Amino acid sequence: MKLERVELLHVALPLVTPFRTSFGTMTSKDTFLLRVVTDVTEGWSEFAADPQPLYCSEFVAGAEIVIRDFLLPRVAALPEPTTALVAPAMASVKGHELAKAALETALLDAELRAYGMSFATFLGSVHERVPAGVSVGIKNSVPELLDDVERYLAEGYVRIKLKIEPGWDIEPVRAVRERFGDALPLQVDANTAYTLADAEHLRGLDDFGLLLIEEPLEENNLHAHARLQKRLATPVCLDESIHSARDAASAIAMDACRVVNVKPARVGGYPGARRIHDVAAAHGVPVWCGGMLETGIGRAPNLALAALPGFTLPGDTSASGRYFAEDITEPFVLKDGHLPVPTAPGIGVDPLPDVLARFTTRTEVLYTKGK
Ligand code: NPG
Repeated sequence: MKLERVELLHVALPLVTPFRTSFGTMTSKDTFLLRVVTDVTEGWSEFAADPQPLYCSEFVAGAEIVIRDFLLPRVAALPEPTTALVAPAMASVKGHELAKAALETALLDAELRAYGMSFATFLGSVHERVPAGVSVGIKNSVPELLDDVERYLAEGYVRIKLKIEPGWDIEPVRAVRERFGDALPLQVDANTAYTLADAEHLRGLDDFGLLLIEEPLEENNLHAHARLQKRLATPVCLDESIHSARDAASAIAMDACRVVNVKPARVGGYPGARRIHDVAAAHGVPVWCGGMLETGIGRAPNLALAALPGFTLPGDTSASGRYFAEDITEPFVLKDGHLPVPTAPGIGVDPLPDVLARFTTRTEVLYTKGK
């Protein structure tokens, strides 16, 4: 497989409703897709982060530079940009896991399409469909929140995640429990909004039988999360703090978390995500697949990952309609609370050319062979 061309397509898709978290409010998904062309086939991926570095340090404009100026020259120098060679070639560039994941995923898609192999087969997935959870943003009022949760449950979602922040935590959780009962699989996500000084307050969440509390404290502070876990019955789950299998191993060894949210982009790609799954499974720690409001291009391979045996909790693998009135691939539709794992070669989906053209705001050629 020879690399011939790499294109970057900026896309902007309006969200069906604003999505508010402790770090900001999103009204559209603005990112870029990568299209790699080889002598055999092509491959696609989606950069997972946003235009502003508020969830993580990476952001759209920065990733474009990193891919064009630092990652692609290393990958293009390889005799063949196969998955086994791509990650080692990029390793000398520090950090930038989300940018690396975007490039590696597009190349892996091209490679697997050339073999006629799906992501699910490549990763070792064991399920044909995966249960879908939904992430519910911070609302202006509790009645508004209850209406949203009711609607998602009526659509079939099997697990609810509530975004929380100081001032929006115990009361919304109590209200959801009172209205929908103790059997509802319920979890919360703070996106780093608290400090250890809030430990006593967060202990109030222990009354509600939550599946987990996600990333309550500062990113990368495993020590503080371990101290918090000592004081909480609710399992701590880490997201932002886990960038590699080594981080997962450290966090588990320190009891800084009892559950791991695996986002392939955050950990540098799908093979890295698989390694975290393996480390967690070896310790009996459940994992689940997170989401970053991906279009169908990013969602498809996440569904393959979520079908690995250690993904024992429902993920943020929602249907396309949760975020978009129109997706750039055939939409993923919820059926009995589940989404199908794509079986076609590579990521298993393609952009719909006319829809993609409508949502594309700018195209750049990042690499052309021989130039
Ligand atoms: O369903 O795709 C989804 C989104 C789930 O809540 C979700 N994502 O902190 O995990 C998160 C959050 C997020 C949103 C992260 C946007 C980054 C950007």
